[in-house]
This record gives sequence, C-alpha cells and structure tokens, in this order.
Amino acid sequence: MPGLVPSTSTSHLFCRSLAAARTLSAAAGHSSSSTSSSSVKMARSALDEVTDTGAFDRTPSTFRSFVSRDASARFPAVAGRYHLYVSYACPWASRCLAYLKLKGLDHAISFSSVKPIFERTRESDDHLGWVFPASAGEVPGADPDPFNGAKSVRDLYEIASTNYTGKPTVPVLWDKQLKTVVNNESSEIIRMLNSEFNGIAENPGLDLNPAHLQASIDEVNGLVYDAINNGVYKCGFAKKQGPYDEAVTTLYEALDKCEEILGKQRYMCGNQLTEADVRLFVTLIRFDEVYAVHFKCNKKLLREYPNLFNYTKDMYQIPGISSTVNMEHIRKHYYGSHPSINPYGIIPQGPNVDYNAPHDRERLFL
Ligand SMILES: N[C@@H](CCC(=O)N[C@@H](CS)C(=O)NCC(=O)O)C(=O)O
Repeated sequence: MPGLVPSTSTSHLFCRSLAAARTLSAAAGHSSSSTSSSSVKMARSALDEVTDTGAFDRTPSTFRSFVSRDASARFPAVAGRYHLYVSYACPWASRCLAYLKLKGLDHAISFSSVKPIFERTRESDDHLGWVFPASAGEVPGADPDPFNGAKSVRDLYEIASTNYTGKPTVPVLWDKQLKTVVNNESSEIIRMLNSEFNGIAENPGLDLNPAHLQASIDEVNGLVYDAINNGVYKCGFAKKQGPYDEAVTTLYEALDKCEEILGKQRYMCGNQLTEADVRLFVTLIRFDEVYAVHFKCNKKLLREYPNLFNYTKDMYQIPGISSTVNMEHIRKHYYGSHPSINPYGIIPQGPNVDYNAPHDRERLFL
C-alpha cells in the first residue's frame, strides 16, 4: 500500500500501537499519497481522516447503488440474495441491523459480524481494520465470512473492486449473486430496508420514513448526524484542542436540544417511532459506556439527562433492538482499536448501565 511502511510484526497490541503510530506519521505528511495535492486523498483508516487543523473529517462512502422493489432492476429485492456485513461495535452498521429486526427482514437478508478489535489485514503492509475470525466460536458474536472466504473486510472490497484503495468500512450490503458491494452507506441502506423490501418483510406496514414526517425527520437527522453521531467522533479523533472544544460544544448543545424535545414527546419527531430515533439511539447507547471516556465526551453523562436516558431505555426495550446491541463488542472495539487514544487497550470496568430498567415514557405520552 503506498505510503505505509511494510512490517513483518504480528498483530498483538504493542505492534498495533507501532502500526498506528506509523499510519499517523504517514497521515502527518511522511506519505506521498497523503500529501500529494494532485491525487485524490483516500483515507485508509479513521486516523487518516484528520485535517491539518487537527479536526476529524469523515470521507464519503464509495458504493452507492440501490436495491429496488422492481424485479427487473440490477439489484432487485429478492429474499436470500443479500448479506449484511456488520460490526456489532459500529453505530452505522447497528442502525442497519436495527432495521433488519424492526422490519422483520432478518430471515430474508442474512448478516454476520466481524471481530471487534482491528487487526492487521495483510502481512505485506500495516493497515489495521476489520477482520473475520478464523472459525466460529473464536470470538462470541463474530463469524467467519460465510460466502467469500475473506479474511478481512478489506478483502471484500477488493473482490468488489480490484483497485479499491479507500477505507474498508462496515456496514457492507453485499450481493451474493454478483459478488459485489451494493452499498456501504448506512443512511442509504436503511432507506432501502424501509421501503424496497416490503414484498418479503415480516413487518411491511412499519414505515420509519413516512411522507408526512419527512421534513421533520430530515431536520432532526441534520442536527443529530453532524453534532451527535459524527460529533462524538470529532471529539474523539481531534488532534488539537480547538477542534475538540468546538466539537464538544456543538455536541452538548445538540444533546440539550434533544433533551428538551424529548421532554414534550415520546420520540424525536412526535409520538411515532421514525428513522430519526434509530439514528440517534445508536450513538446514545454507546455514550456512557464508551464515548464519555474514550472520546472525552464527559461534560455530562447520558444518565444525567432524564429524558434522553429514559428514551434510550425505551428504544432498547423495543422488541428486537436489544439483540443489535452487543456491549462486549462495543467496549472491546473502541478501547482496543485506537492505540493512539488508548495505547494500552485497557477497558474501563464501568459503568454497566442497565437499559432494561423501567422507564415511564409509554405512560407519559399516551
Ligand atoms: N458513512 C459510513 C460510515 C461507516 C464507518 O465509518 N464505519 C466504521 C466503523 S464505526 C468503519 O468501518 N471504520 C473502518 C476503519 O476505521 O478502518 C456509513 O454510515 O455507513
């Protein structure tokens, strides 16, 4: 891979630290690929997505095709044809998983999770990323690649596109028939799952994006994506005080706003569950367990916001949702995969919040 120093070291923690340090130094300017102004900048990992000002700047997703209910489409909504590769740790992948459960699509679209902690994806370079376990049972909740024999998510992208040099991210909506990535942008995958698979969904009547709430959903998504979903990453990956301070301020202004909204209604767009709630939930459920410590989002804990905290419990207790939350993977991933933030990979013991505890939201907003 251009710009990264080949290494023969194994993937234990110390080597991961060295590898990340090398990736960081490449991102900081010792790599021809990362500094060339004539070439398109393609991030290999989140650590490459930090600008010269020290702020985190996410790269857009690459595969943007759509599955359609139209049987003659290139990617028709057919049962058994697609597989969703996720990491239980990843909030973006988890929102897709939540849709599989809510729409009753988990029998028509298979899914599997990678291992929680980034590892070397090649012997020949030091890229760190998502890998599959060698066998079932190696890591509870993670499965070997059932269709392509891939060792890593990077392998999958290279099957789909031989010259793919971007960041190999999850989620991946995979077409088993054409052996390619249909789409790797979760905001688009969830829209497809909501509307295109109703012919094979067990819960086709559930519309998480109804026309009459569209404007409100888009408005909430606008606030939540930038300030909260991506905002926590901006806090965590900032490499200078200024961008961190700015991201934290924006994050807590948005959380305060959500707290206020949720004091008046059960969900973010009224008293009906919508896409906006699924998108907010995946960040809130990780907040106190990970983001508060690992990403330095500790100005206030989720547990100190009565409405947001009870709302998170309310969402968690929707049938099917708790199965999409694997706190073991979440904690292992964040604390173990970013050695530049947590060099020794130590996982804090707390706080083990009980999201199954009672809340009063159903009765409050009858
Ligand atoms: N825009 C993408 C973002 C997905 C994304 O950033 N996924 C992260 C995990 S939470 C990932 O796979 N990162 C790989 C890496 O950093 O190497 C989406 O929403 O689907």
